[in-house]
Amino acid sequence: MTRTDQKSDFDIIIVGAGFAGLYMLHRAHEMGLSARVFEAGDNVGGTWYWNRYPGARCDAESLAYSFSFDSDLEQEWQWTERYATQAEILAYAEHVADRFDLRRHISFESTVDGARYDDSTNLWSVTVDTGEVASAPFLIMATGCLSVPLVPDIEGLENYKGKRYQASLWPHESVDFSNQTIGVIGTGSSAIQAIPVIAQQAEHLTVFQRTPNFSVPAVNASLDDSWVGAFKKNYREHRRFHKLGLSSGFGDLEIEARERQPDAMTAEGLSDAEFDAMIEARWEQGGAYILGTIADTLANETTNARFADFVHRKIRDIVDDPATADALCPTSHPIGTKRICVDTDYYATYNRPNVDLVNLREEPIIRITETGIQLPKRHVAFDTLVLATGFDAMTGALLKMNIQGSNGQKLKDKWAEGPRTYLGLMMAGFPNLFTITGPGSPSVLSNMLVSIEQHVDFIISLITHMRDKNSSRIETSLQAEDQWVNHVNDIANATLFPKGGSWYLGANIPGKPRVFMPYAAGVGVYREVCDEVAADNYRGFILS
Ligand code: NA7
Repeated sequence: MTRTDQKSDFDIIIVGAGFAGLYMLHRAHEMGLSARVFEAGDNVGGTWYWNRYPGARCDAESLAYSFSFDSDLEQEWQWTERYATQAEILAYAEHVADRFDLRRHISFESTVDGARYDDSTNLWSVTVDTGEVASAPFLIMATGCLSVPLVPDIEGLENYKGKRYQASLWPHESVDFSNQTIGVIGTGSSAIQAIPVIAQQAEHLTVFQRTPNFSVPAVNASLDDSWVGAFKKNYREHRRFHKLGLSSGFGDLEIEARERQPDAMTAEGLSDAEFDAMIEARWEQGGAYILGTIADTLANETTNARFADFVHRKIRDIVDDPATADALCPTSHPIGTKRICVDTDYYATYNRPNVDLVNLREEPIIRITETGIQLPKRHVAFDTLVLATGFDAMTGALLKMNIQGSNGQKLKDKWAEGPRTYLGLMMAGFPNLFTITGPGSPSVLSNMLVSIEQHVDFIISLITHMRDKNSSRIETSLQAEDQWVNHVNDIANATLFPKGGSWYLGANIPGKPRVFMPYAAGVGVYREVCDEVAADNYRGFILS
C-alpha cells in the first residue's frame, strides 16, 4: 500500500462501516491509498446492523438496493424476497466486507467523538472513544442519515419499570413477545413494519399514534428464480435506469422491466374513475413507486389531495372500526412529503381483537408511569414499551462529533441555522472533509445504494484529480456553497415537501432549524450536475 503523506497514520480515515464506509474503503484500496475505518458497532452494516426490530426490511427492492460496482458480486448474490429483510441485508454487507477483504482495515467498537483539521500540517486528527488518536489528510464521513436515535422527551420515561426497547437499537438476541402486553409509541416507517409482527405474537398491543402516516402495501413475495435470472441478464440496463431515471434510484422492477415512464404528467383532465384506476393498478403491484404514477403528485396540491383521498378510502375499506379508520387517515401533511411507508398488513392489523389504537391528538400522553402510559382520563398498562420514535436525521451523527475545520471553526457553529454544503459533499472551511450522502444531496429521497456509489465514485475522481494536479488540499468556496444551498431550497420550494413537517426538515427534533435537507430533483438530475461540475474542472472546488 503506498502512502501519499508520510506524516500521517493513514491517507484516508473513514467514519462508519455501513455500505458507504465499505465501498469507500474498497475504492481507496483500489487507488493504493491506506485507509482506516472507525465503526461504533462490533460488525459492519451501519443502519442494518442497528435497526433489527421485528419486521425490519428495506422499502427499496432487493435487486435495486445492492451494489452495482462489481458484476460478479451482483450476479452471485442471491436475494430471496422482493424486499429483503434486515437479516438478509446485514448478511449481504458482511459478504461484501469478506469478499473484498475489508474487515482488517476496520476498527470496531470505536466511536469517533472528535475530528480536528490542522492548517499547518493539512491533516485531520480524529479522536476515538477507545483513546486512540489517528491522523490522515482526508476524512470521509460515512456516518449515515438515520444513525442517531431519537429518545422522546416524555415525562416519566425513566421511571418505567417494564422492559423497554428502542426500534433502532434493538438487542441482538431475539425478543419474545408471546404472553406479553406491549405499548408502541410512534407510527413511522419502523413502527408500521414492526406493529403487524408484534401483534401476531403479543397477547395485547396498544399503539400510541401522534401523527398518522400514509402507507402502501409492499406486496412482498419470494423472488422467482427464472425472473431473477432474466433480470440479471439485463442488470446493466436496469442499473442505468436506477442511476439516471426519474425513479430516484428505487426502481420498481417489474414495471421498470417494461421501461415504463410515469403514467401521467398531471391528474388534470383525468376523471375520478380514470385517476383511481391508475393508482389502483399500482396499489395492487405494491411499493413506494406508486407515488410516481402521476408525475406532479409532489408538486401539485390538487393531484396530491386526490391521491391522499384514494389512500383514505383504502384505509376506510380495510379497517373495520370507523373511528379507528378515521384516526389512521393522515390529514396534516400532503402524501409523500413524509417518507411514504411500505407495509405488510399494517392497516388490517387494527382489525385484530388484540390491537388498540390510541389517538394522541385526542388523548395526549400525560406521563409515562412505572407500568404504562397515563392519558388524561385513563391509564394504559403494558409489560413492554417499544419506542419507534425516529432519528435526529441527516445532521445528527455529524453534529454529535466535535468537528473543527480550518482555523478551529466548529461545524456546530457553521450549521447553527441548518446544514450548508456544496453538493452535499463538502463544507466551506472544512478542507479535505467529505460527507457521503450529506445534506444537500438526494440521500434519503433516493435509493441509498445508488447515491452512495455515486458519491464515493465522485470523491475518488476528485482525489485522483488532485493527485494529477499535485495538490494536497481541496475545499469548496463559500460562494459555491451559498449557490448550492439556494438551489436546494429553490428545488424544495417548487415541491410540496416543505409542507410535510417531517424529519427531512428537522421538524421532529425540538429546536432543530427547519431546513429542507435533501436535494429533491432526483438522482438523475443530481448526477448530471455532478458530472458537469467534474467536466468543468471541478467547478466550485478549490485545489491548493
Ligand atoms: P419516523 O418516521 O421519524 O417516525 C417516528 C414516529 O415516532 C412518528 O410517528 C412520530 O410522531 C413518533 N414520535 C416521536 N416522538 C414522539 C413523542 N414524543 N410522542 C409520540 N410520538 C412520537 O422514524 P422511523 O424510525 O419510523 O422511520 C425513519 C426512517 O427509517 C423511515 O422513513 C425509513 O426511511 C427508514 P410524529 O410524526 O412526530 O407526530
